[in-house]
Amino acid sequence: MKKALITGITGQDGSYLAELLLDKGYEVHGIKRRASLFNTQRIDHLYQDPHVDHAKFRLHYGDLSDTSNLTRILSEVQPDEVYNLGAQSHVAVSFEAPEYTADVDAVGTLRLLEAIRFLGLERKTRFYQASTSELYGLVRETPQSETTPFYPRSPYAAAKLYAYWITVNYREAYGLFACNGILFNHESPRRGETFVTRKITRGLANIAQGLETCLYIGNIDALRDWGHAKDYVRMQWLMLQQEQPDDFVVATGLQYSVRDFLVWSAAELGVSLEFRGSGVDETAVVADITGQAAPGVSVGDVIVRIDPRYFRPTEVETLLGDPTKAKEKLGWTPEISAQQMCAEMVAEDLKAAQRHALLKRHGYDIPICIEDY
Ligand code: NDP
Ligand code: GDR
Repeated sequence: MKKALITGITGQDGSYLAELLLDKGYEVHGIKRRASLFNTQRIDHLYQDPHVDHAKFRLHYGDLSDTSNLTRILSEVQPDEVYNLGAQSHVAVSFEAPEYTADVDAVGTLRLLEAIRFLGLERKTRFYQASTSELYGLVRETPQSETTPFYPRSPYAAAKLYAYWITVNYREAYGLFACNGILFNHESPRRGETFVTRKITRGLANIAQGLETCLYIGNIDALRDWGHAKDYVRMQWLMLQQEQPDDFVVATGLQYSVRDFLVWSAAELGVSLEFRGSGVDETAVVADITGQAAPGVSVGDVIVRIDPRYFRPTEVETLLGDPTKAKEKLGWTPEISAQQMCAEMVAEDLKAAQRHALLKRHGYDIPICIEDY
């Protein structure tokens, strides 16, 4: 039985990857951070009682900023595969916490690699690094492939640039089986609430149910290549099953704007939008309501406004990936389209909003957490 260790197991990708590996018969170990509240909602369904013999799913407290902790966990687990998904993963937050982001995302990667080497695991343990399309930043060519030059545009991307190259260096210097997946944006109903797709699906679902009145958002002309996290974790695993380690772009090859995602999400709720004004004064107004899923809005309501607070000091305006290498070398193609993914996300967020609205009607007015960014 193979053993895998996942950093960032409590995150979006970590949860889907853990499911995939358990399905494949792996023993899965994950590193979770100590928090004052439960932070395992995405993986609670995978929990196995550690008191029972042969539990195949185990969590260890740890942190990418803690070398001795990482070394101890690696030494105990002796994993065949390490998936380094842990990170301060929010681009806008990285401008506010640049040093922390560098420590966790850049040096954290080095700490893991060095621990593998220190423990003499470099011939046994294969290493996956969660690299990112943010490396391309100010893009030099379109679409972006494995050979497109990098130009990071945020402390997050600069930290991930270090992580990318230190992964390549440990492969070349020490013969470690180490791969970078250069993943373009991927989303799901488990996406963090402050990334733009989830912010839109959750915000519009809440508005449709009368729980909120307006969604405040940043640059709606940003262009992204959005895929589904389930498709993308399959590729993370495939990369570590090759004969030789290599780096791959993981993308759909299709590009849409944040504005498109707003329109699709509203349509899933039976609402059509009209965009009025321009620049920071642009708004999205309810133009028509065709379905039953939006009792909380009326034609003419302004339900989206631009707030420059959400603009970034340096923006990544456009990203579009070329997944040819992944397709040709590993036979990988994404199965879920951006529109299908949007529909799934809206449906899940609508269910949550409906539950919330039902409680509210019965006098239980639980505050909605409207997180920033
Ligand atoms: P999430 O933000 O959902 O998850 C990040 C995970 O990292 C969480 O489990 C989080 O723990 C953990 N983490 C944060 N800080 C630390 C730390 N100091 N020590 C240990 N663990 C930590 O990200 P995703 O699942 O979306 O992404 C996974 C990885 O892929 C990240 O590295 C991200 O940068 C990268 N990536 C993501 C893309 C995407 O579109 N989703 C695209 C390209 C790359 P907690 O739950 O406690 O916060
Ligand atoms: P990104 O994802 O920065 O690409 O990083 P995010 O969803 O945060 O932003 C995508 C684009 O939407 C614009 N935008 C807004 N973004 C947020 N979060 N909130 C808003 O209100 C808003 N309005 C407009 C952004 O400016 C941007 O252009 C994600 C993360 O998962 C990274 O970890 C990962 O490496 C990259 O994807 C690939």
